[in-house]
Amino acid sequence: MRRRATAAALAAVTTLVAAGCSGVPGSVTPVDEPEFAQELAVPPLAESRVVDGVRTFSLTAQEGTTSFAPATDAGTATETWGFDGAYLGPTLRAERGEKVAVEVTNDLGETTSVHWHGMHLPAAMDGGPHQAVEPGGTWRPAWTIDQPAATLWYHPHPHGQTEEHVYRGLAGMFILDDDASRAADLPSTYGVDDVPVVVQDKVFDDDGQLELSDDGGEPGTLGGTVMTNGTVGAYQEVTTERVRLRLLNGSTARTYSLGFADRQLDLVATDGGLLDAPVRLDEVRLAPGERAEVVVEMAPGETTRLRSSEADLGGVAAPFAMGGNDAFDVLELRAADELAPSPEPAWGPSRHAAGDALHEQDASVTRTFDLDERTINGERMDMGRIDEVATAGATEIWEVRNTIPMPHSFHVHDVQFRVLTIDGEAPPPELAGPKDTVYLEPRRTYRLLMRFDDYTDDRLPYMYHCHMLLHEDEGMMGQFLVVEPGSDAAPGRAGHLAGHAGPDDGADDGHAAHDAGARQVGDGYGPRRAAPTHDHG
Ligand SMILES: [Cu+2]
Repeated sequence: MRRRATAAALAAVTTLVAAGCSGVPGSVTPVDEPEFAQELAVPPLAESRVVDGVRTFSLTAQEGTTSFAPATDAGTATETWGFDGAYLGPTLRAERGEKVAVEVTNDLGETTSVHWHGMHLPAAMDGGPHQAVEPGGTWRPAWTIDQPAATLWYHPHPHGQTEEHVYRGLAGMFILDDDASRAADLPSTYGVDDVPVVVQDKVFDDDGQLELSDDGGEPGTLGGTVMTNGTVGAYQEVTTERVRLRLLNGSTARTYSLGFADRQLDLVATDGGLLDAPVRLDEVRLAPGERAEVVVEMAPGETTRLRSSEADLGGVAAPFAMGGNDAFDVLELRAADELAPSPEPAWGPSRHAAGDALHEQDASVTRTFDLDERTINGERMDMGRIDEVATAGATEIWEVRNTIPMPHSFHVHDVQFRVLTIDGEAPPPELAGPKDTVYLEPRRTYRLLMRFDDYTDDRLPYMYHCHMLLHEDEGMMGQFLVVEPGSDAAPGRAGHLAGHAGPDDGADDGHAAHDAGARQVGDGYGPRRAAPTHDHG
């Protein structure tokens, strides 16, 4: 894959910002509109086997070639990476309460990792930069699914290389089910009326190979080709009155505003699970890493298109250079002449709802995070430095602020948080559900409520970072530990980590995790605390 070093977008921003933005052009990041003539590729459901009560998956990161026609010439083999295939990966699926394990094999020529985005799990299983998988190596994380039904995803998280690995094609969905989702009146036949839709944008060079710009231009690569599940110009046949789309923004930098020109949609779930009730919206904004489950109503015989309209990026300096002025179709839905009935979207609370609920009055710690150009609280990512230490069982408020007029997003590993307020106001409905990633409009303060239930580790941290992948790779990330009450772990240089810091760091931790993974399959999955009781409401 070539890295392109054009500075056009940045130069345009600089010039126009300097000129007071007079004569602003429509867009310097336009998206091509292909014919919608290819059936949407639906990632297969991953096979699994149950070994000693553990649902065990395997994933192999590998090289391959993919046709992205009509964005590239017919017959062009674009070099891509995928899990168990040439591009993207199968959809993993598991039920709350299940023990799961994954054998992650790296058949690439370089180190990678696999992070379970949105998953509550031990830090050693998280798949961040400390759990590197060397070429030829296999990593065996294992944990218990203990969170609400949700559309999560998995992708590499190697130190400084996340953007390139995801952009080449390494990403897949991880769907969780629970009692509430099983009993819900929601379309739920995978690939038929319950369809994963991974939205990504790409740049191709003259030879049809993937390009990433590395000129430091903001906000990172914005591609002129938008694809769904790797299909350019995709259509999906609809055979039911309603279809549920599990939308994932798997792009490196582009934020979408997804909806339909001719109808509204029902938002049913955000990153971490179902809302209290469906919310009818015109569109839903998704920054890189964010997900939304939406239900769309169709009439027999009609055709409509999921579309991204001009995304409201908040007070960014030059929206025309950040993708904010781009509008384009994403996916065509073609309804059959006869549609099977679908119920109105409806569901009840999970039996775990009371325990899952977060309560602001429980918050005992408030932390602040200021995001600048590439730093958080003035620091760039250092694998040998612990930035924050949280105590298991604690409920915390994180006040997060994007201090510059550029787009950023904020992702916290291990937890699902609730957006309490944005500049003191209640969040809009699409941000009111469980979240693990949130777009940060410039110069607004987001107060996030989260609880660190269990899984303590004095050594291995979780990450928080900007999920715009260039920003993340360039250091916009910090590390936090979750420790037992009374632990003497503190922020600062972590000797046991500092000794490993650098390219080889992950290897050691990766091997440690091998052992931990093997051991924890047998003995109950790592240090856990008794769940705190929450008897509010
Ligand atoms: Cu950022």
